[in-house]
Amino acid sequence: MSRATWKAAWRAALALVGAGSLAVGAAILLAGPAAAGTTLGASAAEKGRYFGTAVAANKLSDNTYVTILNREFNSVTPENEMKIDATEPQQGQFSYGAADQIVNHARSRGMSVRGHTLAWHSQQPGWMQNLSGSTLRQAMLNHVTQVATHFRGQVVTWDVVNEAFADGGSGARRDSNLQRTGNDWIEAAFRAARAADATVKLCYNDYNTDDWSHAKTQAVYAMVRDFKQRGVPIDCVGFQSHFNSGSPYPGNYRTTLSSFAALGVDVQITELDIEGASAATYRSVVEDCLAVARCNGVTVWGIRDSDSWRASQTPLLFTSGGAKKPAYDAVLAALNNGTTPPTTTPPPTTTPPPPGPGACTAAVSVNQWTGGFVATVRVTAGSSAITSWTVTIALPSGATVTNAWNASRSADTGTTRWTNVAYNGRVGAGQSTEFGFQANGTAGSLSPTCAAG
Ligand code: 9MR
Repeated sequence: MSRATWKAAWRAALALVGAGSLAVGAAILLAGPAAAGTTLGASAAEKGRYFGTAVAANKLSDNTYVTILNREFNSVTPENEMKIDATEPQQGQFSYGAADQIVNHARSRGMSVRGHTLAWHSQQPGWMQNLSGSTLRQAMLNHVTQVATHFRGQVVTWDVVNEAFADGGSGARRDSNLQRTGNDWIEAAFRAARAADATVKLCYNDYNTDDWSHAKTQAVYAMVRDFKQRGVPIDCVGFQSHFNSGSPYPGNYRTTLSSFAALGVDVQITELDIEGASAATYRSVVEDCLAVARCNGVTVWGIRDSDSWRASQTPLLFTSGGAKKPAYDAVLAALNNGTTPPTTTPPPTTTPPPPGPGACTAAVSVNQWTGGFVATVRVTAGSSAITSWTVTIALPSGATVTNAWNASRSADTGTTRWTNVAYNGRVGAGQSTEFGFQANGTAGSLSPTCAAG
């Protein structure tokens, strides 16, 4: 929607409120006018989400590649560089060069990093392929511990375990040397990752889990439900979403995302590519994510078609020459027009919500690098819904905000007050919303306070 159209919608909403049609008016007001972003990352950030891509370290010297990466994306997943064969090529000898290169490239530009992957039946180094039983279990746990410790504070999410379920209708675990160490190997990996990094988001990641009616999807769902019930540390589920003629985008994809989210985990689309790159299908995938409050973001599995593991299917958003494809325009439009109705927010009422006194809290996580940092602030409403919020953060001297998303600020330095924008002031009881900012300097320890309207 253009800015002029938004203005018209805003005026219409105000008129409706005036006329007493509050139920309709409130719905429009909640969506609010949002500025249209011009890149995938900026537009996703306006919706409180990220838009990421898989990155290969050996392409960071390719000008076209890096230009698109830096312009469009605000999240990065190393395509192969954090896998077991890359990070522990000899047992006990860790090698982080290529992964660190990607992490530094991303973080120095304010992009967040998804770590992929700590435990997997595939791309194991030779020494690990030859192990079994308790020796393998110990080696796997040591690997999880070492790698999660190395990247602590640098990656925001880990795919702790990748692809542990079998294809087809069995709903069984995939047979592998790791599975043969005992059915509890997955939860053991999650517990080791949590012990190594207390705050990183821990994901289970898989493919062909997009169709809600598939046995594999239901099997993963049952595992996540069980983990949540027993307190196994799991924060999110990654849906790889490699769509093609044999494994098409399912009409019930949104149901899958929202059903997992209802278990109390975040959901993320982690390796999206679509054979033929249908603009309509790309658009639907993004709209499905925007419709689910706990869908944090979308990662495409490569930048240009020529970067894809399935290049002949031309499944990505940019041509091999680096031009935007129709699918790119569709994704950007979906991000700009999408609304984010939190699935758990109460429906609009016929009377305006009371102006307070509701309470809120704010928590901050910081990604610091030499000379700058990104702070992500989570605002959580207390036992009542809130309709506006202001977070106060005292920045240490030398720290200067350079850009921000999802909040407006009173100042760039010193004591900064951050106020909600039109679309995220209302937070349901116990629910959260996030804003963030990038700054030069050193964050130190930030102590945000929150006041609700
Ligand atoms: O894109 C990756 C490709 O470069 C590797 O050769 C391949 C090796 O297993 O892994 C690809 O990435 C996979 C990802 O790690 C897990 N899900 C499936 C992806 C595509 O195969």
